[in-house]
Amino acid sequence: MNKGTIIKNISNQYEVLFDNGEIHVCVAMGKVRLDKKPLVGDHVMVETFESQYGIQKILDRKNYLTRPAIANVDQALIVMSSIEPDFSTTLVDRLIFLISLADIEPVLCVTKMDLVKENDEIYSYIEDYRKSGYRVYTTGKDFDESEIIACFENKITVLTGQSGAGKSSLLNRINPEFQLHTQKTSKALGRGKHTTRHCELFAIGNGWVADTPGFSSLDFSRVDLLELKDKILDFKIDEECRFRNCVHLDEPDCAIKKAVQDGRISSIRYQNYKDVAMLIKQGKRSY
Ligand SMILES: Nc1nc2c(ncn2[C@@H]2O[C@H](COP(=O)(O)OP(=O)(O)OP(=O)(O)O)[C@@H](O)[C@H]2O)c(=O)[nH]1
Ligand SMILES: [Mg+2]
Ligand SMILES: [Zn+2]
Repeated sequence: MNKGTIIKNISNQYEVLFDNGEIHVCVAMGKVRLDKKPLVGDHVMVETFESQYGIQKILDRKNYLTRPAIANVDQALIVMSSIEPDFSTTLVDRLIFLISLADIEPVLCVTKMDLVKENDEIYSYIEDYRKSGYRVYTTGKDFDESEIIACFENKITVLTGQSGAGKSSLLNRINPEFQLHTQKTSKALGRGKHTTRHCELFAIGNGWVADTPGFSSLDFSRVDLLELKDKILDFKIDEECRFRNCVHLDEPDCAIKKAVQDGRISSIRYQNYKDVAMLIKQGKRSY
């Protein structure tokens, strides 16, 4: 048996990079399919018979995301355009929440910075995220990409963000040989279609980066507020709420609400947290 990592998945065919450097197209054997569907990023054991490659076993996952479907992720780069489509803290924060809940580090990457003016409000949003402790990169046409490239070193990174944000374009700028398909944002959004259709890992330096399709919905129906509140960097303060299981909504003597009022916690993040709490209460999907 050979050990390898799934780097691409197109309709139940899996491209696997073997530890010896070879790449082969594999299928999932029956018992694997019954157990759980293989994901890009999965470490797998593959058996060869009559020049067919069969995935026999999926090794334990460190973590996984369902949207995009990918396993063993070290960090998620939330790609959000400054304009076209407009920057949305609602969307960024919902992604930060879901990614953090999956025990993956969220990192923000703001694209199309070549299209904004010097005093654009995007700069205050960027500052807000940095102040909260989130890493933020900025990029645009003809920008220096070296810091972003360095952040991919020795990691599996997944790019996520709405259609038209510039995920594929960013990877193409870093390595033109990828030749990823991109499309005018108005077209991508207007037709309700995604330019990128599947999830694939690309080698950048010593790291792997997954381009993914933009998503059309985010599911909060199974999120537990008690878990979520502990994952939000803004909420890590020294003061304690009166109740240990305070979810910072209507409880008395809530240290978080007080810190929001004092301006020590981002009111943007708190509002987005409250909105998500409401969605969960209503059992709704969002976005
Ligand atoms: N000016 C400018 N345009 C950009 C930038 N990044 C992307 N674009 C344009 O935005 C459009 C959408 O970019 P894509 O890379 O296809 O977006 P995507 O996030 O991969 O979209 P999906 O695959 O549908 O999820 C294209 O027309 C790009 O040329 C940027 O930094 N500056
Ligand atoms: Mg794309
Ligand atoms: Zn509280």
